[in-house]
Amino acid sequence: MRVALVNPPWMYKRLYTHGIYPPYGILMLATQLREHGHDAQILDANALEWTEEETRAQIAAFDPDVLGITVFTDGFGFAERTGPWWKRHSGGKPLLIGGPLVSGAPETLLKASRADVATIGESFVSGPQLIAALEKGTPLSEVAGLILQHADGTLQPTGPTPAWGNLDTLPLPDWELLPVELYLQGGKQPFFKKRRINRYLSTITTLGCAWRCSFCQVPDLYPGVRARDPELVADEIALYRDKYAIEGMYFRDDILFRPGKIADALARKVPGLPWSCLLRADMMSDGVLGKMAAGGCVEIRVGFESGDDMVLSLANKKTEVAQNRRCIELARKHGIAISGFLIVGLPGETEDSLAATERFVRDMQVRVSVHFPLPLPGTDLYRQTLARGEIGDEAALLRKFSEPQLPGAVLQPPPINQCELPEDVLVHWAMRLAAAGQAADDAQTAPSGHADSPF
Ligand code: B12
Ligand code: SF4
Repeated sequence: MRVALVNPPWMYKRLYTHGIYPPYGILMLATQLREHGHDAQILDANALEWTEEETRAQIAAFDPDVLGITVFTDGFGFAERTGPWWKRHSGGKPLLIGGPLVSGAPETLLKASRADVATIGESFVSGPQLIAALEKGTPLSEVAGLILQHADGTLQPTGPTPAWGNLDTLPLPDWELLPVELYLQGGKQPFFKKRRINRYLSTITTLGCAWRCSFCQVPDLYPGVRARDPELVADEIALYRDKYAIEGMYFRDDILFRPGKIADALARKVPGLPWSCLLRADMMSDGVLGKMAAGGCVEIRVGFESGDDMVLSLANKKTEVAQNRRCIELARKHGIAISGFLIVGLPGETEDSLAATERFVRDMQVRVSVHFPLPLPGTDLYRQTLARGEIGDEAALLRKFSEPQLPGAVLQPPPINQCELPEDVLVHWAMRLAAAGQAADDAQTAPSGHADSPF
C-alpha cells in the first residue's frame, strides 16, 4: 500500500531555531512498513519547512492509499485542519492518527480530525497489523491497540495495546526515509554548535520510565521500562559513524538508563565519539559519571524543575535540590558540561520557592531552560486539573497548545495556571530565571555544549 506519514510543520518552531529533530515514531513505523513491502513515505514538513498548504499539496502529489499524521503537543491545529481536507480531497480514503497527543486525548483528536483510526501508545505491533488489515480488507476491530471511529461518529476501542517485548528485535530506523543530510547538519545551526560538532544523529535506547513525575506523559505512554542491549546500541552508532561520518551522537531517551554500561560499550566500539543525553540527578554517582566521561559523554541535561523541595515533592519528582547540586558538581569534576530544565508555576509554587530556584541557578552557575507546566492529557497534572474542574473543553485546550509561540517569550503563559501566583508574576520570574541561566552560560569559559532548544 502507498502510505504517507506526515510530520506536521511545528508551531513551536520558534523555540527550536538551533536544530531539527527527527520524527522518530513515524520513522520507525515507516521502516517497519517498508520491511513488510509497503510503499511508505515520510512527508517531513517540519524539516523541509513546508507550510500547511505546501504539506497538503505534497500529500496530494504523493496520492497515498492511506494518510497517517503524527500528533505531538503542538499538532492539534494541523490535524483538525488537514483531516477534513484529506477526507474531502481523497473521497474518503483512510486517515490514521498516532503519537503522544493522540494517545492522551484520542476521542478529542478523532472527532476534530475525522480520522478513522487512532493508535494508542506504541504502534510497533499494531501499526503494521493495521496497514495489513486495511490492505486485505479484514476487520480493523481484530487489531488491538486502536480506537476506531465509525461513519456515524461512534468510537470503538479494540483492546489494550500490545507491546513489542524485545526492543533489540526492532529494525534500525532507515534514515534515508528522512532528509538525512538536514538532520546530520542539525538544521540551520548545528546542535552541538559550541563544540563544533558538525555531523550528528540521534537514537533512542529505552522506552518508558521508572518514575512518575506529575507533568510527564511517558509513564502512561509506555508502561514499564524496556531497554536495548548497550552493545547493540554501540553497534548502531558505529554503523552511523561508518555510513554517515558522524562526529557526535545524541540520545533522545527521556532518561538514559544504564548510562555506565552504554558508555563502556561506546568506549570500546566508537572510542572518542562525543555524545550527550538526558538524565536524572539521583542516577548520577562519581563512578557512573567517570565511566560516562571515559566513554565520550560531553554533556548531560537534567530535569531540575525547581530549587524548592516542597515543589519537587508535590510534582512527585523524587529528587531533591541537594541531589541536583551534587550532580552538577560531580559532572563538572569529570569535565562533563551540565545544563537543565526548570518549570515555573508547578502546584505549590510561591515567590519564596521561585527565589530558592533563582539561588540554585546563581549558586551553581548552571544553564537552564525555563518552561511553564502544560497539563498534557495522559499526565497526573492533567488529571489533577480536570478534578479541579478547570479543563472544560478539551479541544479548546489542545487548540491552545497548537498556537504559535509568542515572539521573544520564554513560553506563552501557562494555558491553565497551576499555582496561586498570578500569571504576570510567573512570567516575570520565568524571564528572571532564564536570564540567570543565560548569565551562567555566558560566564562559562569552556564551551557548554548544546546550543539547542530550551527543551
Ligand atoms: C524526542 C522528543 C522530543 C524532541 C523531538 C520530537 C520528535 N519529533 O520526535 C524535541 C526535543 C524537539 C521535543 C520537543 C517537545 N516535546 Co518532546 N519528546 C520527545 C521524546 C523524549 C521521544 C519521542 C519519541 O521519539 N519517542 C519514541 C517513538 C518511537 O515513540 P512515539 O513518538 O510515541 O511513536 C510511536 C507511536 O506513538 C506511534 N505513532 C506515532 N505517530 C504515529 C502516526 C501514525 C499515523 C501511526 C499509525 C502511529 C504513530 O508509532 C510510534 C512507534 O510505535 C518524548 C517522550 C517519549 N518517550 O515518547 C517526548 C514528548 C513526546 N515530548 C513532549 C513535549 C511536551 C514536548 C514539548 C512540548 C516540550 C516543550 N515544552 O517545548 C516539545 C514539543 C515539540 C513539538 N513540536 O511537538 C511530551 C508530549 C506530550 C504530548 N501529549 O504531546 C512527551 C511525551 C514527553 C513528556 N514530557 O510527557 N520532544
Ligand atoms: S520527567 Fe523524566 S523522570 Fe519524570 S517520569 Fe518523565 S521521563 Fe521519567
